[in-house]
Amino acid sequence: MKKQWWHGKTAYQIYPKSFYDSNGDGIGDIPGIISKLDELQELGIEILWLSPVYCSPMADQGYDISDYYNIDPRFGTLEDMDRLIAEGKKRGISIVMDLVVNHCSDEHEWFKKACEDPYGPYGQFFHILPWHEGEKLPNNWRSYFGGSVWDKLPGHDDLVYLHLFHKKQPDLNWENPALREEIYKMINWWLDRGLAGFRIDAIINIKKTTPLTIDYPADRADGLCSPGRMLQDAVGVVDLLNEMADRTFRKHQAFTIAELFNWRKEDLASYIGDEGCFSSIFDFAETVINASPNGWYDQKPVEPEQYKQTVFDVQKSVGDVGYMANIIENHDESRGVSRYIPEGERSTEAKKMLGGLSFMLRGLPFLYQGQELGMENCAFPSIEAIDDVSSRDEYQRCLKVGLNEEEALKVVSHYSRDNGRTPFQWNDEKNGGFTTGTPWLMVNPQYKEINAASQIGKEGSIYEFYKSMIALRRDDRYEDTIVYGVTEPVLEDQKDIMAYFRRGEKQDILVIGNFRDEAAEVEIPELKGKTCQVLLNNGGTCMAVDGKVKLEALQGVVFEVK
Ligand code: TEU
Ligand code: CA
Repeated sequence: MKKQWWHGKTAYQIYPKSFYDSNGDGIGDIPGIISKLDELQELGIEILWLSPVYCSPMADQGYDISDYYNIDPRFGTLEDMDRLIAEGKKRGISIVMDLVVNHCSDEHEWFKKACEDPYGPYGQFFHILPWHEGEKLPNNWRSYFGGSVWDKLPGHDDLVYLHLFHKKQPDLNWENPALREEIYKMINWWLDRGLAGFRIDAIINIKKTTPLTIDYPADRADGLCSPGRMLQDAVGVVDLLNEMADRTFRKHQAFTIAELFNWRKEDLASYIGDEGCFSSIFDFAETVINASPNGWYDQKPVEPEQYKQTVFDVQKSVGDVGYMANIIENHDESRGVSRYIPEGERSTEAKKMLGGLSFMLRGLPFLYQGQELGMENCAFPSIEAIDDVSSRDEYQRCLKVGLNEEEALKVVSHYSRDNGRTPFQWNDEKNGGFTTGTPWLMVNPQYKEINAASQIGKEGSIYEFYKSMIALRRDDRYEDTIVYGVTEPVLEDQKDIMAYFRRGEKQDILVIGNFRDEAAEVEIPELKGKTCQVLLNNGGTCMAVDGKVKLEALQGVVFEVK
C-alpha cells in the first residue's frame, strides 16, 4: 500500500445542525463551527467532515439537496464556507464536505424541469417510468425509509419516479452521461474552492439492476424487498466510480471517503487499493451486527464477543489492500457506548476502553462529535421528540407487529438516528450551551454531567483520554506502528477479552480490553522476557509481568512491547 498524506491523521465528523448555534435560532451553523476550530485543533483533529450544509428542504436533514452550489441560509453563506476552509487551512485542518449524488431533492430545479417536461432532457436525469392507476408498480423494491420506491411524478397521473430513500429524494439517473457531466462539474467547482475532499453518501446505490422492472422475492409481509438485494446483482458501479474519480478527485489529489455497505472482498482493491476510486471507506460491519430484515424491533443487543469478532474479521480481510476508516458511531447510528458496552457497565472507564480498542486499530480513526465526551443515547420522552424520518417509519413498524406505544418508543429510542443528532453538550448551562434559543432537537438531559467544559483539561476525563490517543498517533516514536502496523488478534478464545498486537518495525504495540465485569488474568507467552511499558491506561492498576497480564474489570490498556 502506498503511503498517503492523510494516513496518520485523525478525522472528526461534524453534524452541523447540532454542533454549535452562533445566532440563537436553535440550529447549529458554519460560523458556529468556525468559532470552535481552535478547540478541534487542540484536540488534534486534522480532517473535518461536515454532514450536508447545501440548500435543502430538510426532508432528510440536508441529504435532500436543492442547490449543490450554495449553502442553506440556516447554516450560513458561501462566504462562511470559504472562511471555514481558509480558517481550517490555517490550523492544519482539511475540510471535507458531504457529496450526496445518488439523489437530489424534489425541489431541485432538475426535478422541477423533469416534472414540467418528463420527455425532455431533464426527464432523463431521473428514473421515470409509465404507470397507470390500478396497475402493479414497476418493481417491488422498498424504500430504505419504508413504502414503495415509486411515487407518482407530480403533475402526471401516468408516470412514476424512483426514490430509494425518501420520496423527496428522487434518484439521479447515472446511466445518463449528461447527468454525470453536471455532477463532475459541481465536484470540481468545490475542489477548486479549496475543499480537501468529500465523504460520499450512499454511493453504491447509483448503479441499479436493469431493467428496473424486475421484482425480487419479498423479504417482509408487505410484499416488498430491500434495495440491498438488488445491489447484489447490479454490475458496473466501479466503472462509474472510476470515471468520476478520473474526472474530479484524482486531478485534485482529493481525500475521499465513501459510505459503502456490503463490499465484497474481491472488490476492495478497486475501491481503496492504490489505484482505487476512493481514498478510504468506513468499516460499518459493527453497525449491522444483529440487524434484522424485519426492522429494529427484531434486533438483539450486541455482545462484546460479536463486536470483537466482527472488528477482527474486517481487519483481517482488509489487510494491506487499503486503509479503512474506523468508527464507533455516526449521524445514522445510536451512540457507540450505548450499543457496544453492555447495559449497566457504561462507566467512564468502559467508554475509554471501547474508544481505545477502536482507535488503535489499523486505519483512519474517524470520531463523531460527542464521542470524545462519551455522549450516550437520549431517553426520548415520546415519539414526537424524535424528528428522524427512518425512526418514525420504524416506530410505525413496531406498532404494526403488535408492540404497544411504550415498547415501540423503547425500541426506537435505542436505535434512533436522532441519538447521534441531539445537540453537542458544551457545558452544564441551559441547552448544554448549544444555543441561546430553542434547540431544533431536544438536548440529552445528561448534559449536566456529560459536557465538554467539565472534561477539557481535566485529568482522567474521556476527552483527555482521546486527546492522548491522538497525540500518541502523532508521536514519532510510535506513529509508524500505530498507523501502518499489521493488526494481529491474540487471545481470541478468551471470552470478552479483546486483544491485538500492532506489529511494527520499531516495536510491537499490544492493545487489550476486558469487557468482563470482573478482573481477569491472561497469558500471552510471547511477552515472556520482554518489557511491557504502559502507553495508555483507562484507569486502575494493570500488570504485564512474565507473560501474564492482569486487568481490572472494564480495563483497557495499550502497551509498548520490546
Ligand atoms: O445513508 C445511507 C444508508 O444506507 C443508511 O443511511 C441507512 O440505510 C439509513 O440510515 C437507515 O436508517 C446516507 C446518510 O448517511 C443518511 O443520513 C441519509 O439519510 C441517506 O444516505 C440518504 O441520503
Ligand atoms: Ca444558527
